[in-house]
Amino acid sequence: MGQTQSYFTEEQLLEYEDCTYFTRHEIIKIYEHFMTLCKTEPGQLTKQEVKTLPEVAVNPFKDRIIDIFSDDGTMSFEDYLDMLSVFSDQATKDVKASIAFRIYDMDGDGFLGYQDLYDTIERMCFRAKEKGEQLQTQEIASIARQILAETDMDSDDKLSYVEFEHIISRAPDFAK
Ligand SMILES: [Ca+2]
Ligand SMILES: [Ca+2]
Repeated sequence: MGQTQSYFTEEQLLEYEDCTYFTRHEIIKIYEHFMTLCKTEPGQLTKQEVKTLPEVAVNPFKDRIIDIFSDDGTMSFEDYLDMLSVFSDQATKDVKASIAFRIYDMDGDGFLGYQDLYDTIERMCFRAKEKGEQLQTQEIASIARQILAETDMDSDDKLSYVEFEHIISRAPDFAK
């Protein structure tokens, strides 16, 4: 009340509040920050700009995150807000799990197959590698097979989202 802002209509703000974990005050702050990040084109972040965002830069899945949250390789304010909301501390476990599943499903077929798991573990290990730990190809393959064997309840050689949720409940690190 009494606060004026000309970026959004009341309708838009209500919708953003509804679809994210942010208050309207936070949304406006995020918008102002977003606009300072758009160096190439006002209102759009290019792929290259997204890659350097602190929220994304060190993430081993950054190309997947960009794929999921940006249309045509650029990120609009709504895409950006959506991404920040999903990765915020307030996001529920279910929201985080569902986005993790989409990130790990690299071929986008709606399941985590052996190759998705292998690539996921390999990327996660890349972080460990920087700490001087390194997994060999065979070890990665064996972990991927083990996860499949233990979690694939209907034996179709791939993990559905429901099966994936069981991993999350056992290994919370998976959804980070
Ligand atoms: Ca897949
Ligand atoms: Ca299965």
